[in-house]
Amino acid sequence: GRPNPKELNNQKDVVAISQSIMTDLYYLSQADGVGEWRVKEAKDLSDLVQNRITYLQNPPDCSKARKLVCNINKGCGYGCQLHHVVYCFMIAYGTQRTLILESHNWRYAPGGWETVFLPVSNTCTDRSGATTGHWSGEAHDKDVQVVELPIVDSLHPRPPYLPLAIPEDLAPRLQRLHGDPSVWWVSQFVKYLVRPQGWLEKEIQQSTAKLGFKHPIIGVHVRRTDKVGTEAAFHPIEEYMLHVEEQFQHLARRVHVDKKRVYLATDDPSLLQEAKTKYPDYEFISDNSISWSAGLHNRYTENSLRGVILDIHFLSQTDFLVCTFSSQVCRVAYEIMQTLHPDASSFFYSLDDIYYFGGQNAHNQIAIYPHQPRNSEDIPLEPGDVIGVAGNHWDGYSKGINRKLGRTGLYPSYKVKEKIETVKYPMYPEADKLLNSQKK
Ligand SMILES: Nc1nc2c(ncn2[C@@H]2O[C@H](COP(=O)(O)OP(=O)(O)OP(=O)(O)O)[C@@H](O)[C@H]2O)c(=O)[nH]1
Ligand SMILES: [Mg+2]
Repeated sequence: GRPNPKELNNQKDVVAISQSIMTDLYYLSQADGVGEWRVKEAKDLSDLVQNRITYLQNPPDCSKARKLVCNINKGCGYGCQLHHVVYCFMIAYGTQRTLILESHNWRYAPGGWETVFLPVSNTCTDRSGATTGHWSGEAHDKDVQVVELPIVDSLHPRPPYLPLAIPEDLAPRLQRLHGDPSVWWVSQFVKYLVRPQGWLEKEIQQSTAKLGFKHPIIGVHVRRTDKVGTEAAFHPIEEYMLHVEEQFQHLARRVHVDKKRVYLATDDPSLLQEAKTKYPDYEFISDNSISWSAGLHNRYTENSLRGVILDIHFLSQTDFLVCTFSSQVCRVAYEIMQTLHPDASSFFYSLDDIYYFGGQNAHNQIAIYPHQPRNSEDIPLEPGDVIGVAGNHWDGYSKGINRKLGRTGLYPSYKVKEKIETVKYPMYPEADKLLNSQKK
């Protein structure tokens, strides 16, 4: 039924109370120099991983290097293709093979990856080698110099080096620093991959000035066109703006909001005008020509590629993201956002899915409080039970399977915590030694 006025006031109180707690938590996270420690620890961890990747990617003798070949041309969009390369990269790192990225005749840019991003190696981009074979498992491929990796959908056997697992050697530090270490680990590969070419870097700077991109600003990604009705539901702009407004109220508790700015990225070019008309007290920052270029007829062009790279860049630079995580465009933006803050794991609101990585291993949670079903839709929980999470209904409840009981249903989201899987990735002592000697 319809809530009565008293219930509505209670709801407003709950929002205000939770915002007040979140504000306290923010100041607590900064207290007593902890904020500075977090900034330094985040930088140290990122430097460590970026340096290892750089080491792996630049072998002294390319003709003798062990290689993993990955072809970017998976039949999907930019976000999906970038994630495909991330998946290859994670396995390359895990199997200590130099990633060779094949990108000629890329559907977005026939000239390939290097037309927009720096090459993934300065010394070794040639895939040739004494022996070549298709992926058949790390141990089986031991004596094969060049291994070709299929898309994750046809990966067999599956190595342990896949999201959402994180490397064992970094796990304690990551879990202390970051609210979602799995995303942090993914984001390190994205960070290395999307290093822009000079012209793109310049273009990003010019667009920042031209659009008037300034903080505070909230990023909104609205995925429409081919996605709606097939892979995701239609969400009107009002649904996004509800959360934008709530976040601005939250932000205003600790920063001065001179203007409620929204960076709007969308593949629906009519949305910008609609948003401006419906929300005159907001400033919408958006390049409408980018939205035009994102439509299905223009999508696989260099101009559209430039547009989606810029949109993702600006979304990642915002203070908070409101979007649908069913879209890889927003998930990439969220990943890049993690490389810009010590812990930005909570800087988002997804209208649909929880964060995931296509092809990931099972995403499990562990019950920390017991739960007695309150109706036929609920499942029981005992502390320690492993729950395979399917999704968050964002109303206090999640849906998943209690693996002990084999029962699927709803449970209160606060009664579980993430079960973070760790994997023994190889160590890179030579790389770490180089980094330490540079620091001295
Ligand atoms: N510039 C721009 N392009 C977009 C936007 N939304 C979608 N696109 C284009 O549409 C493509 C969508 O394909 P994917 O990147 O795979 O993302 P998705 O379709 O949302 O997600 P999946 O279906 O899960 O792959 C993008 O790569 C862009 O080319 C947007 O907000 N801005
Ligand atoms: Mg798609």
